[in-house]
Amino acid sequence: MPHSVHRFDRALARRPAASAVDGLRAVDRGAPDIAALRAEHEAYVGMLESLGVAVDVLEADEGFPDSMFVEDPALVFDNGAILLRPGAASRFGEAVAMERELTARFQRLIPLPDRGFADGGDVMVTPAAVFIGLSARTDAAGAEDLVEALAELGRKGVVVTPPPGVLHLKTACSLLDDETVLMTEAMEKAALFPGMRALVVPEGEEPVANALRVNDTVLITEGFPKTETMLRENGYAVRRLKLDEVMKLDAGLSCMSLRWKAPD
Ligand code: CIR
Repeated sequence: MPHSVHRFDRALARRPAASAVDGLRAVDRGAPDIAALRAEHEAYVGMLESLGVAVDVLEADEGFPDSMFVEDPALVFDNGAILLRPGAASRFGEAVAMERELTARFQRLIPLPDRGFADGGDVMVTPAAVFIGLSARTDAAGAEDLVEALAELGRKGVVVTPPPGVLHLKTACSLLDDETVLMTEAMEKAALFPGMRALVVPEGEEPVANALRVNDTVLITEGFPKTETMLRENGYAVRRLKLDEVMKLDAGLSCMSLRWKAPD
């Protein structure tokens, strides 16, 4: 039976810390305004809930400025979770708190061995394969170990090399449905996902490539009208979220939650 990859009824998120002003960013476009960042996060959680997802929102963790991006220290599936090893020094410790949360929610938790590094943002799950992008955060050893952990959960891991300049694999692509991936033109040229159809983001709208399919809806970042029209013309039900502050931290829709479907 094919794996379900965009049906979710549970999610985990974490409130933004005031220390998010010190969050990592490749280009400094100013620190996020914390009140506005919290409002964007609340709207995001509310949107997931409106789509049928019960969201557990963890308290802010001031010790880790980027800890609201819970996607990076773990990978979760309906039948178990994998504890990752975030590749940025300031984020490595996020996995410790995440271990406790996952143990409380999953019967099976597989930790990556003490070797390489891997961030959840570098992982795109499709029905046939789980693609793992090598990046400044995910190295070859971490990716190899992740392939092994995925096999234990019955999933096939495939390691790919995204074009240069991409923070995380999913910064430049995201799943729209079981056979379609929204991606930037550079990503399409790299032809990383055999068997998947590509919908290419119009030039100038690259940041919208980190979309998030949740049940029957595709969530996108507000402010990318050409992509929104393209998605609607291709039959997708689209909802928008304002993410101006989140984007200052090089993050997007997928980064702010871990999502899964509870076993029936
Ligand atoms: C970082 O650089 O780690 C954070 N400022 C942004 C993390 C984005 N996460 C993601 O793409 N999964």
